[in-house]
Amino acid sequence: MARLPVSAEKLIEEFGPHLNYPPKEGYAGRDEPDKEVKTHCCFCGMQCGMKLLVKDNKVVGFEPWMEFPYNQGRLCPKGVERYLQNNHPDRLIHPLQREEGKGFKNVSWNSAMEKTVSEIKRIQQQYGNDAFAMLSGVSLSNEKSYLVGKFARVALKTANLDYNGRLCMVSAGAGNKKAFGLDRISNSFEDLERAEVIIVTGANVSETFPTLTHWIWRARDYGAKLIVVDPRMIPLARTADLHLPVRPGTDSALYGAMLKYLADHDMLDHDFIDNHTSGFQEALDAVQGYTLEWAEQVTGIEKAKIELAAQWWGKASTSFLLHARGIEHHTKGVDNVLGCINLVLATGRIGKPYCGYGTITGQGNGQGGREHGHKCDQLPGNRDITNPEHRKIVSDIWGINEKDLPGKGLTAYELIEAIHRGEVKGLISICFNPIVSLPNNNFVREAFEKLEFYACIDFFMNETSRHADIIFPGSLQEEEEGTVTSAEGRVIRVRKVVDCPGEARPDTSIILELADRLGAGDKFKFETSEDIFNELRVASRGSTADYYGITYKKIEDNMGIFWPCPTLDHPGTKRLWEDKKFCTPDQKAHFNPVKYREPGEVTDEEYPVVMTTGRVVSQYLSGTQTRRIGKLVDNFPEPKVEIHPQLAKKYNIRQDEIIRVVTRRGSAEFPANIVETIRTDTIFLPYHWPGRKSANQFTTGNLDPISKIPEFKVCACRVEGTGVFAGPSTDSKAYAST
Ligand SMILES: Nc1nc2c(c(=O)[nH]1)N[C@H]1C(S)=C(S)[C@@H](COP(=O)(O)OP(=O)(O)OC[C@H]3O[C@@H](n4cnc5c(=O)[nH]c(N)nc54)[C@H](O)[C@@H]3O)O[C@H]1N2
Ligand SMILES: Nc1nc2c(c(=O)[nH]1)N[C@H]1C(S)=C(S)[C@@H](COP(=O)(O)OP(=O)(O)OC[C@H]3O[C@@H](n4cnc5c(=O)[nH]c(N)nc54)[C@H](O)[C@@H]3O)O[C@H]1N2
Ligand code: SF4
Ligand SMILES: [Mo]
Repeated sequence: MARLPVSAEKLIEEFGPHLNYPPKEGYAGRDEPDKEVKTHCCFCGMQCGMKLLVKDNKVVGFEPWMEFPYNQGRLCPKGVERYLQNNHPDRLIHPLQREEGKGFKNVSWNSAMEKTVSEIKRIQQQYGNDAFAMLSGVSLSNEKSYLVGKFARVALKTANLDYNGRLCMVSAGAGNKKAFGLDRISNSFEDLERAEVIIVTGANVSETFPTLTHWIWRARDYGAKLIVVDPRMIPLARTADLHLPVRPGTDSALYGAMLKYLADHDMLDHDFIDNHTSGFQEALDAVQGYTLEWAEQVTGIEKAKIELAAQWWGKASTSFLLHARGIEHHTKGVDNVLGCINLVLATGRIGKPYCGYGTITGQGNGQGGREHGHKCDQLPGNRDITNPEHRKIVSDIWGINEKDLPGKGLTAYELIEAIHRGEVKGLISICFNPIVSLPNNNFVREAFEKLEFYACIDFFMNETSRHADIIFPGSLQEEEEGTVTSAEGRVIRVRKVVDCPGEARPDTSIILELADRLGAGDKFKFETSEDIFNELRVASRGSTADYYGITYKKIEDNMGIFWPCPTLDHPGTKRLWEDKKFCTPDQKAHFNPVKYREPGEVTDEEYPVVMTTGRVVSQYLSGTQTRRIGKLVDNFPEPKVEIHPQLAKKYNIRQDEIIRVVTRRGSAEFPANIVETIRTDTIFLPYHWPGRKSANQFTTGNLDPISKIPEFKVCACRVEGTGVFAGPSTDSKAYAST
């Protein structure tokens, strides 16, 4: 038997009984499935290939899909458990209607639809079209993302549509568009392999994109130097050559000082800067005075380490810079992204083999979902809803008059503020759990209590849908055909593997019926997901996210196609800008000046500690899905506060003691986990839990002025011991469902 890649062997050791690899004849120890279908994980942006096993129209297990080029059979702890959702006892299998004071009752599809449509009409007649809003999410396929964008504008006729990528990808998107005119990672992850220096900043890769670790390890095998920037010594940092433990909220000072160092020591690619970029001098002027000493003071990183990082980066001949939410979830998220891009452009290492830059896309379809028009300012093909030319193109394809196409709406958190002020009265949401995932969630809950009508499409009940008047039972990824676009920009096929259980229905059919009942049926004549994809292809044609040349068949024949792919005979684009023609109007890559600013909330005497928030490996986002999967719950049953021994000592806190975290927005109690891997002035709280366990009861509503992303990564707090110790409350059963 051929030797398996090391991490596959590891996986088998760990998950042997599930993996059943190499397959035993007749699937020993398990009922023989009726079929196995090659598809993808439903969770993060890596979109690992896997095979789902089906028996009697139910998903009963999985097998690795060894040939899929990105993950080559590897899966992470969430991936190996995702198959447990389709059959889950908590699945919503009937439409539900809430009766005040009595909870939810089952209702017929007809009555749920009638109620929803009559409320939409009532609210829009009484308060105007924009008083009814929609929120969407990018776990949805490309087809559903496109459909939601069209539904909101053409059937609901509202400007107020936004999506959960607003909490995720928008700082990177705005930065990428400013610098390159296009919003995608520059190269596929294969190009990591021969990068001499890799910077990973604000990305806890081993926990959040576990299968990507493989490509970084491959680079390490070839001798790459790895630099990790993170306030915590995350698992990846433990194997890195250099760890820069940045004080949360100060990254732009670090990148500014590195840029100045590169210029002062002439580690620049002058030819590239002169011929293929603009704005270098302005960017350099902005960082005058950003000495290593100054940067050490602001970021808390020793200057010798900053210097070493700048030297390694400056001298490398190939490199890759990757970042994720750690630098993007800030009131200067866009600045941080631009600061990173300036380092890439200064050294000219882009558009070449093994030279790449990019954000690591978070959600399953975080890439495709941010291109197809369910952002408040966007039309399909990443077009601009305020641009008359773009509006005309899309209106023509949708068969509507351009003047009937709504304009720019409110962003997700601004929408909640508008609901709170009583300006927006009705809402429909799909694939979003704002009461857990938006910041300052007590305020968010108040807003939901004020809505006159709220409908929700989901396959599980979540904390937000508890406030819904109508819940439509929707579909899992494996219950509809479609495509998604992975973090690499690879458009791939997700397959319908089983039918929805009970009375649940595919998300698409729910939206199509609503469109029909709202009188827009003639604009939504789609029979299949492929029909929707074909309209999306046309709508994106000639745009900066061009899918025109991609077809279902082409994707299947090639195990994915990288966009842009402008014509049917085009092979797709794995590596962008090899011709050095960037997608900006002047075809140059743009430097942008970045001046350091403080975070929206800073520490003071009363709140002297920085709190930052994020993820753990076994839980996913607001936890609606993973808090229902026993093994994942056992792995991390409840949030614990990571705190450094020095800080713990200062407040007389001991391991597993319940500590009180106090912020300007309230306080709550959590067990302490004393670890040496975090800065001494910072605590970390994972955010996958609701209510009194939520991180977002503390976070602020401060937004980046450009991207409007909330500052999830910084708020000020203090911690207090209680003398009580964590006991049996960690029993996983208590968290088995929301
Ligand atoms: N297990 C798991 N995997 C996931 C997800 C999940 O919920 N669970 N979600 C998916 C999604 S949607 C996303 S967006 C991604 C997110 O993936 P990541 O961005 O990797 O995840 P986070 O934990 O939010 O933040 C990453 C790191 O940022 C660090 N950090 C905090 N503040 C700062 C700062 O000011 N500067 C720097 N440089 N670093 C900072 C934190 O210590 C943390 O280690 O993960 C995806 N994958
Ligand atoms: N404090 C703090 N807060 C954060 C973050 C942080 O780092 N710290 N990270 C932010 C980030 S990066 C993100 S992406 C957001 C995510 O925040 P959310 O988008 O609110 O999180 P999800 O858990 O994905 O919630 C989505 C809901 O969609 C449902 N769903 C999933 N797939 C489908 C589907 O195919 N169809 C239908 N109908 N429903 C579906 C799930 O059951 C779930 O109820 O959280 C943000 N909030
Ligand atoms: S790395 Fe992401 S896509 Fe791959 S198995 Fe894990 S959660 Fe799923
Ligand atoms: Mo995200």
